[in-house]
This record gives sequence, structure tokens and C-alpha cells, in this order.
Amino acid sequence: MRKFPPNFRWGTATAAYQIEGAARLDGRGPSIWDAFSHIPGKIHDGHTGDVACDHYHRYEEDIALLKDMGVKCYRFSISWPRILPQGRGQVNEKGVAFYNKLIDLLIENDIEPWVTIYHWDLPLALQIEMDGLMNPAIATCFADFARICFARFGDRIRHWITLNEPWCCALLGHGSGDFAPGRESDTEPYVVAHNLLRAHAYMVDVYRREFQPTQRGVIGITNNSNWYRPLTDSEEDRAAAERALDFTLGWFAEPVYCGCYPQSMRDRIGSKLPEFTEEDRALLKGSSDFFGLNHYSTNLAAEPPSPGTMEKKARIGGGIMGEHGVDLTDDPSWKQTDMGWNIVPWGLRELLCWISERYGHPPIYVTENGCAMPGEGDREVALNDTGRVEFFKEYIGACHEAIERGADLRGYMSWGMLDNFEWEYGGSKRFGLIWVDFEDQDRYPKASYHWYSNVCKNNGLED
Ligand code: GBH
Repeated sequence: MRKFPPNFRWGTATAAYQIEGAARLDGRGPSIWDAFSHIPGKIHDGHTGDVACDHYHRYEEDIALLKDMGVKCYRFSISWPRILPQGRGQVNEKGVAFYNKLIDLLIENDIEPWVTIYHWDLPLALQIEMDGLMNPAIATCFADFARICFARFGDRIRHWITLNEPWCCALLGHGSGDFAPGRESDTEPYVVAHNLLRAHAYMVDVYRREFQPTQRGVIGITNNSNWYRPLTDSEEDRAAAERALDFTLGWFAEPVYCGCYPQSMRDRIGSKLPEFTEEDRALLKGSSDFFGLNHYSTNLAAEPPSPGTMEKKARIGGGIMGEHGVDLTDDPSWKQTDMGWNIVPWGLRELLCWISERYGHPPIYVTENGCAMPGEGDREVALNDTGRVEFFKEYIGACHEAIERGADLRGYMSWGMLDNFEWEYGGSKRFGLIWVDFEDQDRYPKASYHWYSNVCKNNGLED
């Protein structure tokens, strides 16, 4: 048995728009994802999050499943437009009531609620009235919304995550246009990233000044990153891999730990990269009590032989990824998930060790890790998901190795609890430990659910 440290947090995660449904119920306002998913052609087969997993009505059944699974914590996000239908102003008490019921029932079942304040569902009113994440004033809107969350729920919440994967909002929302609000630009991602970092800092500042002294929770940010392995041992390829990390993770982590963007970004992007004011810098530096990491895959990174080879990677971010000047490829021997993402468990170990070294040994939580597997539209295939069990076994094993090598990893959350509304893929990609019948909303635990349940209960991996 490979045991994990005592008090290691085993959990599973979801996000509001992906599971709740009840999109027009009890006073909820629209978000940019409601608008985006209703534009024909944006989402696989015209799916939307209107109903999703109908968790809004089925949260009791879902919490019973969590309890049975044996997780110590459950990470979910709060829908901003359910609390503030217009993004600011009047609070929707029915929305507050929903999260109160959810949080209370989790605690009654001995499951720690971990709350993500923002998992991409910006109130549509803020997009229309102020250009959403492009407007520097959005940071104050985030802080005001967060204050309401702390005030209404903070007496029972010990773990807050300000933002989920700002990289996606910047690059997929404003670069490639794959995500809401569907903007395609070479410059907007840098502005959006900048405003989100400021928003994070303002939220943390509100918590630390007004709530943390009495509520005594911790607060941090969750970023996503692949691991990038140098293609060869050459100095150029090693520098390219570091650059890829800088442009993905360092972009958001460096300001939080050091108060500035990575040097390699400043060198390459120049004046397109906004500058922090002294005040913002001071608020940002040290603004995370823990390092939240979502991790899914690994690539090979190389110095491009010539600038032309970057073209095939230019898709992500409408060309913006080309600016890091890294040639990203896959090792043909690597297996892939149904998303086409490489399965490379040791990549997580390397990334955890890299974070630990680079950012001064912070407490780390893996706040998402998981996979979609092919053929799971078919229930029988999904319930016998040996591929996912294998995936989790190896990735959790990699976490164990990272701890042995000294990383201060304190928790692991599988993504996701349920098959859900998988953004642009709608219901066609299934990441859940639990299979969902989107016709009648019945839930069916997969083999991976039972396997993961044992890991949680044993606090370790059986060999
Ligand atoms: C997460 O995003 C989200 O937080 C969650 O809502 C979502 O359901 C879940 O993942 C599953 O998709 O360069 O081709 O290797 C994950 C976002 C994952 C962003 C992998 C970039 C690299 C793709 N990302 N990724 S690739």
C-alpha cells in the first residue's frame, strides 16, 4: 500500500454551469456561457447548460453519492448570475438559499465544501454593459461579488479558490474564440489575463482584510498547466520547455508569487504585455495561501527550427501561442484520451516538483485531474471504465512520487464527479466517475468511482 500523508484531502470537483441546469429558474440571470451556448454552431450538437445534470434539483442525491464515495472534500463553484442576476446590485436570495442548502448538507455529511468563486460564468450583463473581462473595472466587480460570497457563506467555508484557470478565459475566451465570449484576438488575451490577475488580488485582499481574521479559512487561485518536456537534451530545447511553462503557468503564477510576469514573456511580448501598478503588484505578491493546479497532459517542447514551423500551433489563441516560440509535439508512443490529450503520468510528478522548486515549496492542491474516455456514450462501456481506473492509478501514483521527492502536495481532486456539460463538446465528452443519463438524469457509478472510493477510504493506493 502506498499511503499518503495523514489528513491528505481526497476530493472530487465540479463547476456550476457544467452541472446545475435550472438556467432560468428562481431568479438566475444569464451568463456569457448561456449566451454563447445558444449561438448555433458553437457547441457540439447544439447542446447547452440549460439542464446539464439538473444538479440544482438533484443535489441531495448527488451529496449522497459523494458520501458513499468517501471523499473528504467536494469542490464546486458558485454561479455569479444566480447570486447577482445583473452581475452587481440586487442579491437574488433564492440563489443564496440554494448554496446554503448545499453547503449545510455537505457539512452534515462530513464533506468539506471547497468553493471556486469564478469558473467562467460571467454575468452577461457585465459583458454587455462594460465589455466584461476587457474592462479594468471588472476587478472591482469580482471583489464585490466575492465579498457577498464571503459574507453569506464564509462562516462555513475554509477553502476558497478565487479563479479557475484564468488561462482558459484569456486564450480560449479571447484568443481562439472556442469559449465564451467567443472573441478572437492576438492582443485581448494579455489584457484579460491582466484584469483577472488583478481581480484575484482584489478578492484575496477583501478576504484577508474583512473575513480571514474571523473566518480563518485559506484562499488561493487555481491554474492549469501541462508539463513540457524538452524534446532533446540541448540547451535550446530545455530553454524552450521552460518558456512553454512560463507562457502557460508562469504567466499567472509568477505575478502571484513574485509580483511580475516571467522575464521570458516580458522579453518576447514587449508592450503588448500590460504593466502592474505598484499597488497591484503589492496586492498580487503573496496573494495565494496555496498553489491550486489543474493538470491534464504533457507535450514535448523544442526550439523551432524555423519560424514557419509554429503555424500548426497557432490555432490556440489565434496565433498568440506562437509568441512563445516553442515547437510543441507529442511522442507517438504516448496513449491519448478521448480529448486527444496525451496520457503521461510522470508529467504530473515533474510539474509538481517544478512548482515546488520554482515557487518556494508552497502547499499544493491538485484541484483537477482526470480524463474523457472513448465510447462512453454507451453506458455499458462507461460502467466498465478500466482505462480511467488505469489513468487515475498512474496519475495518483505520480502524486505519491512527487511527495516522496519533497513536494508539499496536500490534496487531490478528481475531475469530475459527474459526466457533465463539457463546454464546447457539450455532452459528447465524459469525464465523470459517475455516468449520467442525460435523458432521464439517472446516475450510475462507474468502476472508477468504486476504485477511487477505495483510495479515499484507504488514504492510499493498493499495490
Ligand atoms: C478544465 O479545463 C476545466 O476546469 C473543466 O471545467 C473542464 O471540464 C475540464 O478541464 C475538462 O476539460 O494543448 O491540446 O494538450 C481544462 C483546460 C486542458 C486547457 C488541457 C488546455 C491543453 C490541451 N485545458 N489543455 S493540449
